[in-house]
Amino acid sequence: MQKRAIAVHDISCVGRCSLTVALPVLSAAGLNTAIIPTALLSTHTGEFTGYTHLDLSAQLRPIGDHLSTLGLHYDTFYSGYLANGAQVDEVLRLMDQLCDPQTHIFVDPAFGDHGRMYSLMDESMPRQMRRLVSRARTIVPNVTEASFLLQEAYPGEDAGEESISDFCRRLLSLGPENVVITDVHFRPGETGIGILSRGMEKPLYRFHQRFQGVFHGTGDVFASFLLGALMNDLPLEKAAGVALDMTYASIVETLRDGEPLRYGMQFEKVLPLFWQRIAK
Ligand code: PXL
Repeated sequence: MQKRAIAVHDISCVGRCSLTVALPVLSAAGLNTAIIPTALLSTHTGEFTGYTHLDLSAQLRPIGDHLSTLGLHYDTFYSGYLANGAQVDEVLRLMDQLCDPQTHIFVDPAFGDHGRMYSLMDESMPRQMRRLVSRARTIVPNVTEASFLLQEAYPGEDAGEESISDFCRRLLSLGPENVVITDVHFRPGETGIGILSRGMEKPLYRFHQRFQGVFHGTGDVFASFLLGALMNDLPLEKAAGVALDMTYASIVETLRDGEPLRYGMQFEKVLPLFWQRIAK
């Protein structure tokens, strides 16, 4: 049977991120992907000004109430960018209504980067997001989100292996089975990820070349490729390696094309390669 996903993120009309990344990537991974939009914005909130923002919190309850009558099984519940901290209550309710013990709950905390929370986030977000993290099987915070979730100061660009490993262990103790932390920079000229699952003694690290610039939407690109690979039964380490390779290839395509980075990554061009890497 075809696997079914439900993706709970914002819609940003322009500037590939959140649902405009999750939906095509999960579809390319062969998943039947349903969506629940958390907010509607004209663009994402990085490097654009004047964007519109409609909080869709009031819709989540009636949507969940209706969808729960359909009796569908979701193989994964994938949450990302939320309109505000209070919306976590609604997302937890959606989990109660739509998930069963087999559903892989995959949480991308998606509230900050470069040591700061995104512009529309309120201060309750890290505390609220911890509640979603503790319900998840897999989480994919970047180092900024990890530090907010753990109530630690942002360790800065060059955080060493010891502090990243400590973050991973402490995130795991919040409840998830798997932590994949992104934006790890302790190797000069490289950027990468740390992977820690219950039962592993220490995190595994994977890296690729680091480019200068702010690459909008790469967190969403990475997380969506990772989830697509996991849903095709790749083990975590392998799935994370594929997702890192696909993210790197998307960045290379974007730089080669010269499109301004605020419009997001050209992940479309690597979808055929992605399928080759995950198809059985
Ligand atoms: O890529 C994360 C993201 C998602 N959605 C919105 C954003 C951002 C990052 O800035 O602004 C609306």
